[in-house]
Amino acid sequence: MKRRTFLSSTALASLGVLFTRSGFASSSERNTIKQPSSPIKKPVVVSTWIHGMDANKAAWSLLKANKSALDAVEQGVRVTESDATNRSVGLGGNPDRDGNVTLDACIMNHESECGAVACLQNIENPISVARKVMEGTPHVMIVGKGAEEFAYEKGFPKKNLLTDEAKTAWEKWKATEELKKPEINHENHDTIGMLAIDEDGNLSGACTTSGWAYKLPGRVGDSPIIGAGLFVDNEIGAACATGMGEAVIRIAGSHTVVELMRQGKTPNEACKLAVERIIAKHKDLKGLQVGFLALNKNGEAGGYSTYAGFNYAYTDNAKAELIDAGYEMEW
Ligand code: SD4
Repeated sequence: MKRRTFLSSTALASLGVLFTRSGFASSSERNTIKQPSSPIKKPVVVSTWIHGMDANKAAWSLLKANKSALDAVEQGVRVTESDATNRSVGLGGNPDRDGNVTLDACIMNHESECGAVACLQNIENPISVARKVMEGTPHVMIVGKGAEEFAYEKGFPKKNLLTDEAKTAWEKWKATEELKKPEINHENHDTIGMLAIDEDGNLSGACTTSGWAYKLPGRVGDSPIIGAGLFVDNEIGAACATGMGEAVIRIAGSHTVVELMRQGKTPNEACKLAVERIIAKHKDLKGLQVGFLALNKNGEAGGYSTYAGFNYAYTDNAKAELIDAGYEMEW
């Protein structure tokens, strides 16, 4: 080895720095994900709640045709966004306190590129606007009127998202319950988060919601926040969150789950540890439903929630099923 090369490599070594597949990383940040005992499973798609079953179908039709995980998660969650009967995502979503439906969404690919929109009105598929932010701008997140204008510039049509059913329910809430703190609607389920690994072994994720029913105008939850509602690291795995966004943001939830997988935890263990951290950081746990879903680079999935009731849709070459996640507390 030439003297100069030797000196620079020993200097780097003394700083505890080495090259990894992704470039520079400190030695303590090395990927410690366990090698699978069986062959890596791919493709696989997972998504939150029962509405994930239909969303997975759309995603799976792309994955099995060798399309990218990115295309799969975008097309998958669009199904839920466009479902007017679903009261927590996209069209038909519950409005804010003043009767306006405001949507949050984000998307992240295997190259750690990401895009997000928040507090977006009058656009049926915010996930596709988030993808345009990722692919067509130097930014990560655009919010409010700016996001709406951006969507029109990109050719998205204007649409009234407040269905008659959602309007009637909001009017009833306004008349009788406005002074009560709105609760996360766990009966009707909420946010859809979707994670996929494609035939090439690349991971992507998407997350989209109308957020906390009857929230304060301008409120944004975890769902469009990279690291909170969604995080993807193609060397390790991906995670997404559902439930009370305020709690998820406080622990940078999805990033935490991915980092725990980096430390060698299984998807289930990582989700459980993140849930335990949320529980440890909150004095009032009443109604604090949060669920995490994770998929690692080996194609293994897992989920866990604070309270019973969280489930997720799982699809691979062998099966398509709804899985009940583990949980800490009964209601
Ligand atoms: C949010 N995690 O905005 C989302 C979903 C939600 O009622 O609150 N649904 O916090």
